[in-house]
Amino acid sequence: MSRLILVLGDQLSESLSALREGNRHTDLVVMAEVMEEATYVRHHPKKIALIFAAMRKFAAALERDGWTVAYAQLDDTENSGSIVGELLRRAEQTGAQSAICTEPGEWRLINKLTHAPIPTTILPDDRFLASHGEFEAWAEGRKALRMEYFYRDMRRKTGLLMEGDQPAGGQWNFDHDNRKPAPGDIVPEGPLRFEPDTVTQEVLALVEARFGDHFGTLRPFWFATTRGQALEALAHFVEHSLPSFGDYQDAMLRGEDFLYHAIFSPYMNIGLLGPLEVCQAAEAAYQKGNAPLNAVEGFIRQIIGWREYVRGIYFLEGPDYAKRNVLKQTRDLPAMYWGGPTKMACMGAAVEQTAREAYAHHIQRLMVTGNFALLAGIDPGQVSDWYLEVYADAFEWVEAPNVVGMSQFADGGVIASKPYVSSGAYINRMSDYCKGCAYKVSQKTGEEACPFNTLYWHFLDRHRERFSGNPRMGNMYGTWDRMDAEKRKTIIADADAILATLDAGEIV
Ligand code: FAD
Ligand code: DLZ
Ligand code: SF4
Repeated sequence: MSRLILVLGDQLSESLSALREGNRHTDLVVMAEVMEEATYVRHHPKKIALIFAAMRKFAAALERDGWTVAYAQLDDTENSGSIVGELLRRAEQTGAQSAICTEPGEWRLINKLTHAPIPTTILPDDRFLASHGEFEAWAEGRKALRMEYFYRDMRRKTGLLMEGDQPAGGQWNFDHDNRKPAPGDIVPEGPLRFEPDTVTQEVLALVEARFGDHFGTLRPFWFATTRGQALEALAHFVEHSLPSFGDYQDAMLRGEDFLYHAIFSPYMNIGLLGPLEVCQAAEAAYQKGNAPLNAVEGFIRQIIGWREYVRGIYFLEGPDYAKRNVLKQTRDLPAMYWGGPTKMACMGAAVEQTAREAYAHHIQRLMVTGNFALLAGIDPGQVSDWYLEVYADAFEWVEAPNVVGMSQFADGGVIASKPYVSSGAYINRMSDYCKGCAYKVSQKTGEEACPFNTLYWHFLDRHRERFSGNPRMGNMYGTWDRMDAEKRKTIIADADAILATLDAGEIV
């Protein structure tokens, strides 16, 4: 064998640049389930199972296509336990002198492969619409890197929802139509679920035995694990959920984990689906009159806008990005994030669902668990590790900008023009959580007051120096400053009491 071709667990695409570059007759594909990747954070068991099952099936598909694949299962006695170790082992076995791979989605692994004892060529990952060069050119010379302008360029580039050089419907963004709370009597179809086959069952048994102590439940396991299944899930979403996606995009409802969301991020992020084909399927539904423009535009914006944009930021900002902490928040992540008891109905529901499904939708991540961590002054590094561990779709290129940047403002505003913070009123408007909560969302002070209400002002007060000059936050500070001095004192004291309770490891 002349060369090794490394294919990582989130690179399961036939069109991968390393496979295009390789020669199926002379090169050896190397794939490996390794402890280092499974435990650099303690990933949710469903996430590990998804990756291992999809890897095994992708390896089999490559072999059917005429490739020779050296595949290491986690429990193989010879398994060295790391990606670089596996490359070296295969090089020794075959005499290969070099390797190629597609750029990993994490600086940690890029660094390891760059310094691997076997010369390894890293090729661009072109499964995205914007290359690093294009994003850098877009960012060059701009004062602020706002997603909206990048998104418009991606619309022009792809032609998605374009009528000549104008956006379909005469406007780029229909977000203002997409903020409806969900009525309690809706019955969303939910994502397509797949019965585990023999290969997946074997993986489930392995993951149960080796990672059963990680946070989260493994069964029932229903994710798609092949491209064919992921395509079925795409068709199902376009038919059943896309038409209502826009209207209820920001809504949260007890007992409805998925509402009208796609649950494609795990599939897209490991390579089973490509961003363009997903968007084209949504656009076709609009063109046939099967889904309204606000839904289709909103959906496409998430993918060619947000998803591409956060990736651009991750690689533009460099390896230190995930470690940033400009607000110098240092509190430890409370036990409630690991399923510990909480009186906060919204936090309890979001964490419970996360443990069960390795999934929560955007607003649950941003305005419940993220909002609370930011208001409570939690160390963003710990927050980021939590998100990386618990969600099936979490890979650092997409997780870190969303958590460190968008949700925790720890990058100082590279992504967000102001912090995403809110009092309980927002959660009450967009969900039915507050009805069954031990706290009262309408109460601003006192022991029964919703913690978001007091912590919101505490956050603004303690970060006054940084934010009071922000034109988008002037109203908030105006309201705070107009409040009666005694009331302000009581709010701060109540928030301090909540923080002290958290610090004491007691239940909030
Ligand atoms: P839908 O709501 O149906 O949206 C469709 C698609 O749009 C998604 O599949 C996803 O690919 C894309 N998308 C939407 N918003 C974003 C975004 N902000 N960034 C990137 N892609 C987006 N997404 C991840 O893929 N991995 C993560 O680790 C991740 N961590 C997040 C952490 C926080 C704090 C926040 C606020 C958001 C995070 N997101 C992450 C973005 C978003 O929450 C998920 O992409 C989305 O919930 C996935 O579910 P879905 O497929 O049902 O999405
Ligand atoms: C996330 C993950 C896990 C859990 N396990 C493996 C694995 O055993 N083998 C592998 O090649 N990749 C795995 N991955 C995905 C890598 O961690 C991922 O490629 C990097 O985080 C970069 O995105
Ligand atoms: Fe969450 Fe506050 Fe509502 Fe309780 S009252 S569910 S803590 S927002």
